[in-house]
Amino acid sequence: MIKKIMEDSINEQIVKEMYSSNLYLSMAAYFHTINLNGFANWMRLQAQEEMAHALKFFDYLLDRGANVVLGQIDAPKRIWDNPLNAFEESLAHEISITESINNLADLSIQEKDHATHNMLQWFIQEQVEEEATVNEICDRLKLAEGSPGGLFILDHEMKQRQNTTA
Ligand code: OFO
Repeated sequence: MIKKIMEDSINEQIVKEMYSSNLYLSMAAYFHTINLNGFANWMRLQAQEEMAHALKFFDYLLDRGANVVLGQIDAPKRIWDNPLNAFEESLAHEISITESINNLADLSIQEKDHATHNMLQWFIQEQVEEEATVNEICDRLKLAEGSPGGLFILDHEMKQRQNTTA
């Protein structure tokens, strides 16, 4: 049986993953409004990936016979200064999510909850990839600064991202 403190903390993480999903969907809408449809595609798929993360925690709680308690999700921002600003906020957000996952891992060790600790290893690895991917996009957006052609090429590349959560 999972301990209440672990159950509560995973329920809080579900809300954070759902917020991530809404944040990236809001960024997708922003990119659509400025006609960068490749970036919009990337963000839309990222939103789906975040919902898949939420569901992974959701299913884990159910598998452990725990209660799923969905809390309130804050409304995300709607507008950013420019594409780099949006991706820099995305990177800052992912860094905060990594910290949150690490805190869960610390708690699982403290509570001697080996099953939860094992489940979290997937998320720890996923966060390494998420930060690296967004960091790379930030770097490439900085290189393209002041170059509409560079931004157009990047947008075209972002359009190639495929759905891997289905
Ligand atoms: Fe769920 O990894 Fe991003 O937020």
